[in-house]
Amino acid sequence: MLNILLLGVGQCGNRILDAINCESFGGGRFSKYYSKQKYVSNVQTMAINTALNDLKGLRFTRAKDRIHIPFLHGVGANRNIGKECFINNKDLVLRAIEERGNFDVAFIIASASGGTGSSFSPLLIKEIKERHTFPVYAIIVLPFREEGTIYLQNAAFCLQEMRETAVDGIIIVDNQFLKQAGKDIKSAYDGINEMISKRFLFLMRALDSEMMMVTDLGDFKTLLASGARLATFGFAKGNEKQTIQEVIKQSMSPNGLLFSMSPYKEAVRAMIIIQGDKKYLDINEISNEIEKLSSSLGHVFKGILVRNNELPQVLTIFSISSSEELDNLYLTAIEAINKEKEQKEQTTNQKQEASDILKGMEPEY
Ligand SMILES: Nc1nc2c(ncn2[C@@H]2O[C@H](COP(=O)(O)OP(=O)(O)OP(=O)(O)O)[C@@H](O)[C@H]2O)c(=O)[nH]1
Ligand SMILES: [Mg+2]
Repeated sequence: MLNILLLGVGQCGNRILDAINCESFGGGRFSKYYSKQKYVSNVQTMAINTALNDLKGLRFTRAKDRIHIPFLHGVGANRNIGKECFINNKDLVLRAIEERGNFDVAFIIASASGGTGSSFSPLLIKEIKERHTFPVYAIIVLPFREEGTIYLQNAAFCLQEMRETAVDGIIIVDNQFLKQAGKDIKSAYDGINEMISKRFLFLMRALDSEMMMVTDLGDFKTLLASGARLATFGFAKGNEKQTIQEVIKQSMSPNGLLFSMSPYKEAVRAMIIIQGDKKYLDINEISNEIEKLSSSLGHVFKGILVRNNELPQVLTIFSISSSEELDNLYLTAIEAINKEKEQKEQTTNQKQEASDILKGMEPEY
């Protein structure tokens, strides 16, 4: 049995963690008090935030799993304040983690673009990696591109800082790419969070299964260590009429992925985990599809979980070498940083000009 640490930092991270807890406890109003988690593994979850209200808003995360960093109401998307706040409070966070015991792997979920999650996570990863030997993965959410210059620049700096740590891999989720998940912002968030939680639980099941032909944590580590230590998930659930080949294809299509990428062009390795009743799992079809992918990518890890009477489901994980979408995000972020700078300079110049003009003048009454 695997011991897994799952941390959600900042509002976005907290809410995704809550969606995972909802899925794992079964979703009933009081289920967190009475039900057992659906995980086969020992999963310890912790929501960390500077804003008490964000923590209070969680519905499926137990009170003991909510860590409030004493600070006003969030850090207002300011990563510098966030970093200072983390440094002043890191003992509190690290102690809370130590108290939970030993782990085989940790996942840290946060938005790249807010203040708290975005500034805490690279520092937290660094601290955990210095103290422990288990691998640490980040699940990082990119902003809607119209959310403004501060969010964009935060996202670029967060990703950059994260890649400078010893993080074992960054799994990318893109709000912009997934915005059709809901009609309004609240339902889009809920839809995206549910997509992430379904994939995460599927992965946990697959990594901690004792069945034959399964993928394990070792495979996952090798997969995420390749390329640029960046990855994303794809997923699809088929119906009785679909062939398994179609379901695999669907999981790799824009409808199944969490981030805009082209698997055959931008991925270096992949993992495909297939689950369902054996009547859906035609071995020739599965082999065909996997061969096609591996002839272009190199290695594809494959796992099959036979589950009686269940429709076929496929989870694909791609490790990414280069990404056109991320390059674009960096370019937009650089533009945003320049714009912020220009505006600041303009304001300073204006202030200077005004004070130059006013110098030597007296108010006339
Ligand atoms: N997918 C998803 N994205 C969210 C959710 N809540 C916020 N976001 C995104 O997260 C970013 C803002 O980051 P937050 O996590 O709210 O910020 P924070 O870490 O709490 O930082 P501060 O509030 O500045 O202290 C924006 O890009 C939002 O679109 C959510 O529930 N789901
Ligand atoms: Mg917040």
